[in-house]
Amino acid sequence: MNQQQNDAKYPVATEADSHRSALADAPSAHEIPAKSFPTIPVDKPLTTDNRSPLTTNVGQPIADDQNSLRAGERGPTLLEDFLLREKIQHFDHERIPERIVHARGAAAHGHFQLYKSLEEFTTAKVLTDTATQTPVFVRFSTVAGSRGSADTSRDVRGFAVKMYTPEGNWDIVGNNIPVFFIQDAIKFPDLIHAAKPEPDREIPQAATAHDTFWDFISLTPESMHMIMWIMSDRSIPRSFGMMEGFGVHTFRLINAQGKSTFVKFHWKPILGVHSLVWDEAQQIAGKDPDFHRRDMSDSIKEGNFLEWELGIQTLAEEDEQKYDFDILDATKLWPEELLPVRRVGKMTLNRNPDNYFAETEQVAFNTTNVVPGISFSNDPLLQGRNFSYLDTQLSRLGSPNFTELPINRPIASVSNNQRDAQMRYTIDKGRVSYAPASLDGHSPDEVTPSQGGYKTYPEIVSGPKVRVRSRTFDDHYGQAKLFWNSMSGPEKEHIVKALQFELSKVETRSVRQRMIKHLQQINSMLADQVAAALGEPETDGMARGSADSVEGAQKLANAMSETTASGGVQTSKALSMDGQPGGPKGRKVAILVADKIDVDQIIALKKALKKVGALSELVGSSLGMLNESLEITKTFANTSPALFDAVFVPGGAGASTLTSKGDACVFLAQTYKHGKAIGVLGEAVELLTKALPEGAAFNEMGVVSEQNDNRQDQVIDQFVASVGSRNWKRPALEMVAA
Ligand code: HDE
Repeated sequence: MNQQQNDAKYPVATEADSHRSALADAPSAHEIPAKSFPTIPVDKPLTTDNRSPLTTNVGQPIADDQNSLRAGERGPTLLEDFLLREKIQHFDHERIPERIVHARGAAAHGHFQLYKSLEEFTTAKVLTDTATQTPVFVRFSTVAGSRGSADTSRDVRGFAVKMYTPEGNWDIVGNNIPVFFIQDAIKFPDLIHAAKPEPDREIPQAATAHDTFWDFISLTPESMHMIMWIMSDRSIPRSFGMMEGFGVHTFRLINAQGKSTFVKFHWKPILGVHSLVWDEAQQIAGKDPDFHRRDMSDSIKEGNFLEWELGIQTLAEEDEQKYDFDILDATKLWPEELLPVRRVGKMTLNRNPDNYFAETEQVAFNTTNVVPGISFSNDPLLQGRNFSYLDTQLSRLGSPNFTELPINRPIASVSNNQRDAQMRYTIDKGRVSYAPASLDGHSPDEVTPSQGGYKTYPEIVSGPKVRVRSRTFDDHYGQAKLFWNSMSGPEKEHIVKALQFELSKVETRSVRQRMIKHLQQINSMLADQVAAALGEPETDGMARGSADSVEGAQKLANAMSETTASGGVQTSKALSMDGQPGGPKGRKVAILVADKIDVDQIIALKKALKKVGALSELVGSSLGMLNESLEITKTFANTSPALFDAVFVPGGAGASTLTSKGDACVFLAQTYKHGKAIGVLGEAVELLTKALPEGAAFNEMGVVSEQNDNRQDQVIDQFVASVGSRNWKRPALEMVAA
């Protein structure tokens, strides 16, 4: 609020006051009309619209927020200035410790709706009551980077869902990858220490391409399945709304008869699973490090809500040991071909948080937030997590009262004898804070299981206390092979190239060599092509080729390995991103423009894109208005083709101006290289011809070029239909100069 606005609200503070003591002239409480400062606080809202008069944190009205209290105009500042001290003190303590892992995140509100009651399996209201919309808050995150790191680093993504159910909060604190690096929680600090920046120089930030990570991995064979996922494009998602989510561990559902069924939770994105390519991810980290969080909040703002279906895989209690993998081992998934995913409900994210800190930063997920009818398995990783989450919130949020923060508070009522501690918000009434009690009526009554009280599944447990890993956890390569076999040719190429990138950054040769040995266990062609880039000899005399050559790529596509630990399944279609539902919805198109470009074509294209739920932006040499309604919102300097899913260049004289611009050529060339849709009309065909090498595809594989402006409508339709698809096999790729 500026001084003039201030004056209007505070008649006692005049312009001259800004040079004088704020204290001396501050209006006393009784001078303020009772309407703006009620003396009896009947209503104490926690949110502020920042439109009320300026006050301190205890409601003292402030007359001067621009000058500290001084002894004389040029004199020293006085200790008495409680306004200054309060403001600075609050500022000094604005930060709280960031999460040890998953520090970088973004979140949204929404709801979950069940399709059909699952009462056959569980008593949980959220999974049996189809009439209720359960509010949810979902936080997506990367794991290794600190809070200010880039969204697109190669990493597993956190996918943490908090459901505010009538029986208390249920959190599925999952990831976008269905397995994990380790089998036992006791290894977690080591894994994270190895992955985080190396402690001597604190580099690299948010990257696994360094010695300590690969040293640890190369000595931890159980991580090989997860490594295949991390080296695939799954670890560089296109957007949060195009990621799958997984509860990872085996949980239990318990029905009204007390019968338990093992379950795995899945989130299946309606838009399908889609990823960036590594070259794009690296560019985006520089051009727009907030790419994923911006995409989510923009989509929600535009009404393009993010949607997933909740899926469950169930396994009868008596089938626990039916397969050649252990269902308690978090490095193993349940192949969907063996145990199909049943889609049971839909989650929609449709509201952006109002305040990042209050909601996204202060939200506290906890794997022990389960509701009656849902329980745990003995997965040793899950058991360790069940300790960790509650514990970590204490050091992060500072008090056991973090459950009272608005974002963590359940919609179910809370009533118990827990009291006090730092930052207690609830004002508990009466004398009784113990049980059993006879005074004051009584303290809160326990709820019997038949009335809905939480009951732990009475699993029979016996055995010696030992520190051993079950032999049934021993197969470390079988499902890594299943993942490899299930990849399409281009997906295999991307895994090879990711390993080449990561391991070539490892400075210690023995670590690189150890990793090649592990890769040999998964697939010899994979190992050989990685070894080639690391300058290591061929391992078994096979002509290895290179993923860059057509011949080498073909060899990779055909390279299969016999699986184990997969219930006999050799390939699983569900693991590949090839064939996922796709299309233009949720995508973003760049329209390259210059003066005198054909604006009618732009208007027609924008309309067609909007109709299918795709966004578009005009990219030019400078910001400004192209005509009275079309605004250029991006420049060649501040954006990159990596930030878009497709590019279109309209015709007209402006297209010829673009033809003489290197930036426009690079834009098209890079889009071609990354397999994304391209559309050019009229004079813009010349630009495309200049940008692409001889032999490139000009009218196939997602490229539409048409000199004849009369065919505008067909060209636009064809272009829009191919937005969102990738064409990995375009000709002359190796010749593209981008
Ligand atoms: Fe976490 N993890 N984790 N984790 N995790 C945390 O809790 C931990 C694991 C996951 O957006 C921490 O509140 C241990 C697997 C997500 O706020 C901490 C182990 C999976 C998030 C912690 C694991 C996850 C966390 C840090 C090995 C996928 C972010 C801050 C036993 C199923 C939630 C916090 C958010 C956060 C511990 C392994 C998912 C330290 C000990 C496996 C999505 O408590």
